[in-house]
Amino acid sequence: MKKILIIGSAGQIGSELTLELRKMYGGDNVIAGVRKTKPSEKLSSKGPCEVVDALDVEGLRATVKKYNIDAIINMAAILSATGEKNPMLAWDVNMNGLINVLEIAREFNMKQVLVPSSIAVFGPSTPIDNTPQETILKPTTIYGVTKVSGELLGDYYVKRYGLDVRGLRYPGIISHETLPGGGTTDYAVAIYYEAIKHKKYTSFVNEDTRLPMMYMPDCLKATIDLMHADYKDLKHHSDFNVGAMSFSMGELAASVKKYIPDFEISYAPDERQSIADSWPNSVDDSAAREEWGWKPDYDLDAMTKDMLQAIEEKHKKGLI
Ligand code: AKB
Repeated sequence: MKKILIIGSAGQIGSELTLELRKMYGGDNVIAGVRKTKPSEKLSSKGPCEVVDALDVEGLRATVKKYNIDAIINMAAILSATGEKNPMLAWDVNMNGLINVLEIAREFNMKQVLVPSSIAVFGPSTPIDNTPQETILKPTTIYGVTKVSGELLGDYYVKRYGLDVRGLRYPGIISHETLPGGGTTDYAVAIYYEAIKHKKYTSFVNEDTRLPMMYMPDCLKATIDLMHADYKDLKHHSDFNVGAMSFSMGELAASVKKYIPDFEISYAPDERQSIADSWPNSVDDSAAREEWGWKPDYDLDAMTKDMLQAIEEKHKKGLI
């Protein structure tokens, strides 16, 4: 890969992945694709930024030609909670956007396409603990439906056209650089901001809600390691389970309390509770470990320490 286009560069994962890949490939070789969001100074000062909407094929084609793109990472997606509010929008962005990207990749003979999937591919009938790689995929959210379809579509392009499509089933991703938007797992980020700002947080999922989660440095490592894995070692393509940690909301609150003893937690579950209840507690990621050497670095307390320090810094500078 020489020239990478990241669609959705202003998002939670896209913003940090763009900067990380620019360190490896050089600023000019990683093009930040943003749709409406004004790119941050960090993003626009270190390499090219273009307005790219995966639903606009002509615009996408023009950017691919302009920069001679040979790999696309498609981070643009409508997540679970927003998807339930607007299922047609979720279908449009997640499916029509994806097929446009895959078709452009085929047209330009790209070296690789990376398309994220999610634990949202699982549903209430999936085994809940240590969820296997190969298992029942019957999600009950539109986001999950598009992610299962996206995985199948990715694998179809691998088999039918020989296009190198790769993807991971991200758990909830926790970070302090860019806020997540419209997901169910957003509580695991919001708690840290509220702990620093107000020393209390009202959770929209109950105390016992347990989900697979991952800290951003591990998310970047997983994504980049999968991108760089040798194609011949891959038995799977678009659907790798990747685990890192699994904790309940109560355990997350207890971890925050270790560092901020007067932190208070309360619970007011809303419509996102049923989405969280349909997802697994933890995943079996042995395929990722065997096929491309996946191994996470962070556990809950190491992440909490890091998150609180970083958000405290922002707070002191008046940035939040
Ligand atoms: C969401 O909560 O919708 C996302 C996801 C798990 O894919 N963070």
